[in-house]
Amino acid sequence: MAVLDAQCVQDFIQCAHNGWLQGWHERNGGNLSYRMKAEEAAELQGAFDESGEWTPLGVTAENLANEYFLVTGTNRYFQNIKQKPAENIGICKLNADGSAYKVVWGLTVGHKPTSEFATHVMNHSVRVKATNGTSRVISHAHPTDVIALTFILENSAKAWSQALWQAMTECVVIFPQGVGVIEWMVCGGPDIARASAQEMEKYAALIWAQHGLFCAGDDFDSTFGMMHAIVKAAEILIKVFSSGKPVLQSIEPEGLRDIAKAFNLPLDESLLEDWDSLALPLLPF
Ligand code: 2HA
Ligand code: ZN
Repeated sequence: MAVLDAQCVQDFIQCAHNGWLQGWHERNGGNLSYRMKAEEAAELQGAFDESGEWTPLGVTAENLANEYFLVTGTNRYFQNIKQKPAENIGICKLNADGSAYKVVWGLTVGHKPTSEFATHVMNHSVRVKATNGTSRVISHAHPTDVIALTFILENSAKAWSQALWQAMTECVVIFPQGVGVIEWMVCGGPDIARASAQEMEKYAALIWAQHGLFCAGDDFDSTFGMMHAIVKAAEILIKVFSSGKPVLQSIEPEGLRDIAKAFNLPLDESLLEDWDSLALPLLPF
């Protein structure tokens, strides 16, 4: 089978294009990866060239040894993926101890996966453990309102989870375990990969201060959907904060607990401690 005819490759391309249409991927911003199922990789084996060299990742993910990943290319633009997929995306295989990769298909321009590949691999590694193997997609984007919020919310999982949950009812349904945050760091290397993975052991969504957002999920729809919901909630908060009006009411902890009960959600109660209500009157300054 030709790589571009595979359903998972078609879905990957569509997911990337949908992110572009949302305005999340200026220039070469953002990256996407998909941990292929064994049968998906097996079906495409005849199209792979495994003669290339191994490139060290700078991190090790033993539990992903020998796995294949669909991934966007370094310095490539999401806007071009749909039209020229083989130039802009590729398939990389990890080596037998999960410490290095080789490109086996695609990335015909640049020949390298995203500069955040170490973070993607580390995040896959911890999400595979957190979900008993069901997690397959990691998406990274630069949504404007999420980045804007990182200037005015504290860099803590509590502050972010509380703010997003209060912004719209669906948020606690979509991410009842909350979202993690890391402070600003240099991107594109093993340090931010390790810091990210430490948070993504607990959270399927992670904010990078003054940079963007990572989301993990079992498939493209749920991963994209979680990102979409976080971006929308961030937009609501920015609009509310920008209105200059005191907030009269928002969703309170009891409301979040009631939703969790009604929908049988694994709400992280610890994130409701030290509740910071958006409905506090704005202080004059
Ligand atoms: O690929 O988003 O974080 C460009 C980036 C780096
Ligand atoms: Zn980025």
